[in-house]
Amino acid sequence: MKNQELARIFGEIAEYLEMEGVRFKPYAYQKAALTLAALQEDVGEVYRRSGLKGLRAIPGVGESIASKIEEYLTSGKIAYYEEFKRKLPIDLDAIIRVEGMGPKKAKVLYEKLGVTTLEELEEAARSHKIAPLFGFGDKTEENILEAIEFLKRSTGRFLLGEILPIAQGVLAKLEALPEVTTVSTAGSLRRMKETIGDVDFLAISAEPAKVMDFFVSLPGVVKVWGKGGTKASVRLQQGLDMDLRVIPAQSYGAALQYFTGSKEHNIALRKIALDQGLKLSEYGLFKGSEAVAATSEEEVYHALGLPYIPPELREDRGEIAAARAGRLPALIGYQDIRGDLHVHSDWDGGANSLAEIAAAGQRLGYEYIGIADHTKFLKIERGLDEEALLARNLEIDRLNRSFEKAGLSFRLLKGCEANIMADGAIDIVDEVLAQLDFVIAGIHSHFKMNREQMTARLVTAMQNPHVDIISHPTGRIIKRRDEYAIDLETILTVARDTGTVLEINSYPERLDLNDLNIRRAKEMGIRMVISTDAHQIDQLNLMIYGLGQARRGWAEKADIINAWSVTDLLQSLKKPAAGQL
Ligand code: DGT
Ligand code: CA
Ligand code: CA
Repeated sequence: MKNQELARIFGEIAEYLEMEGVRFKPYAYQKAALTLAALQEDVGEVYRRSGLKGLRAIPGVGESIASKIEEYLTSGKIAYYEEFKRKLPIDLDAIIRVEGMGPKKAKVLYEKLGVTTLEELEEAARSHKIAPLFGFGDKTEENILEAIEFLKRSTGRFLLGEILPIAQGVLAKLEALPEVTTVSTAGSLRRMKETIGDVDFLAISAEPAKVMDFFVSLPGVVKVWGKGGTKASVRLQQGLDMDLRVIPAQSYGAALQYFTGSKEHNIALRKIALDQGLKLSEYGLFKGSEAVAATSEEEVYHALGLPYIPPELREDRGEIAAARAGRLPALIGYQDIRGDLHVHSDWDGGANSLAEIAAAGQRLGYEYIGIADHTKFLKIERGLDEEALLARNLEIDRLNRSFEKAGLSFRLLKGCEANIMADGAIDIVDEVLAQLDFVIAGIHSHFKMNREQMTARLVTAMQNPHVDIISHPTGRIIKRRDEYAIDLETILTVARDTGTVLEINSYPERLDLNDLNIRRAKEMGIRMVISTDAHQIDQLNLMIYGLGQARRGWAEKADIINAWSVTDLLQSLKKPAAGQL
């Protein structure tokens, strides 16, 4: 699949265009990059089937981008992109990963100081060559060094969202091999951890040698670390390592349990086995030399006197004690979601129309989709003002009437993702907020306030009787930016006391709340919503990442409002008193 490669190239073109100060065009390339990254079908396949016309039919892909995709598919290159790379030979990918370093700043540093790599950027900052430049200053230089330190601490691991699609692709290929009887992922990926060190696969096969040969010659393998009779380890071009082990059928369950980890969970489990005079290893649960349980994971847990523990819980965070006491949570299931409450439409510059979003929601079997367009303060995202929100509401009403006429049990909900201003106020007047089904509020500016101010700002927003949900409540971006300086304990307390719902954002690099925050929120009785924050319909599929974290946070259906019917959901939201409208 060339989708990811093309998405990366278009993303870079957008950055080059921004460097040049071109208006609007970067946005078009950015949008195309997003679409391609999320596109389910191989773009090469689309082209083979329906040519240029097929490419143009992809949302967000116009004439000029379609012809660039064609150029890449037929020649392996895009001249427009090669020209940029020649003119500005900067390792942009690395440099703009430094929080606060945009393409424009990168260009200035290249032109003034010849900075092309991350190392040169660090060197320039350390030797104080950046501060004197126009538009930079001491504070910026300091921030650059801080951000580089942050990056260094978080390298070596990959986002689950980058890896899961790749791993699922490999899994499907292994499953399709006639020599493979059973195959599963294991390790941190199976536990849905937000970042992944390497991918682990286990398989049962009567002909392991053939499976090994197949695995090391998968497309995208750039290095074979090792290849034995039943174990192989490879590196993919993305820099990611994958291990495959072939296991005898009679000990598959014990091996799956062992290689799923976590290591800490396994250690705790082994201790329980020892206390019962048993020995647990990757080969089985043994009493002396007799295997008591080994073929399935369920068997292993049951033989230890425990119910089955879902992989997402296996972190030695109290799950074994809970299992023993019969108090494991009934985790929210991957099929339990009934709607998505954070979707952007083309009203605010998202890729899809309300009708397209509704159709996609119905295909997913949802009962509702909440449209949460940006509001007016956010100009770059074409945020809606009061008048535009009301006009959009009329269109939603019209669509909902047509669904009702057609006998469909699906509806769009009228919402917005409003901005929490520096003082905690919302950028839309109350009279209009009152006409929405739900209001999400989030921080999209002034990220660098101090802890006290930032906390007070969020508290004020939560106390607003119109604000139902706080979006991305911690503001972190994994591997890129720390959380806002906030006192999360205060935020949680006020969320509970005001009945404000907190968002679990499913974007793989966001995932705020994280697993531990979710667990804490659940314990305090705070309700949460799992949202995709989709700007185009393919991103509705990101839900799985938020769900994974919710499960890691011990969340049950009762904790997650979009696992509820639309009636219960709407019933649960704040009801501003007449005087507050
Ligand atoms: P990762 O790859 O860093 O994201 O994390 P994991 O959990 O996938 O770790 P990995 O790939 O090193 O090993 C896979 C599983 O194998 C791990 O979760 C538990 C098991 N395992 C590996 N090494 C050990 C060990 O030394 N002791 C125990 N008890 N289990 C181990
Ligand atoms: Ca692993
Ligand atoms: Ca491994």
